Amino acid sequence: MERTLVLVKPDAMQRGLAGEIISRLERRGLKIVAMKMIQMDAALAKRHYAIHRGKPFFEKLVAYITSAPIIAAVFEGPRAVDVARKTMGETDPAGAAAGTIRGDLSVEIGRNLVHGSDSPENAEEEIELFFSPQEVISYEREIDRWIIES
Ligand code: IDP
Ligand code: MG
Repeated sequence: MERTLVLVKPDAMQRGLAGEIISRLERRGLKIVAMKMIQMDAALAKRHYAIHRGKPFFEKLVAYITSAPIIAAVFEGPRAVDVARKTMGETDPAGAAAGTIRGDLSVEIGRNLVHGSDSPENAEEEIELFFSPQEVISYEREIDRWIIES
């Protein structure tokens, strides 16, 4: 089963959209296996977004993601990386489809509410940045057989 890191970004927290965003991913059928509220510091932000170092938006991105508390979570399910990103919509909300989190609730790329890992490999690395192994909890849900065809 695949896992992905989700961040409810500072703008979502400030706008009171954390419940809405988590709810959409949860209702999709993904299972929460870890969750915490933190305020990222610059060191964590720069590690998490290391791939974007040197890009014109990097400094603003670090300022944005560290500007207020966030919720970090791990969601699990079949193809969780893709499923979560499709539920979130395109990076730039102007192009994100209606019905997606970004397409319904945001308008600008620098305030796009939510992060989702972009590959299973990156997900594993990102999860390790935010959670210790003990904080990610494997458990069964009775309802899973109605969501996942075994
Ligand atoms: P993703 O979040 O959809 O994976 P990435 O390309 O990995 O998108 O970019 C990471 C984050 O950096 C975006 O979610 C967005 O917050 C920010 N970002 C990306 N491109 C731009 C830009 O051109 N201007 C401002 N912020 C950007
Ligand atoms: Mg990305």
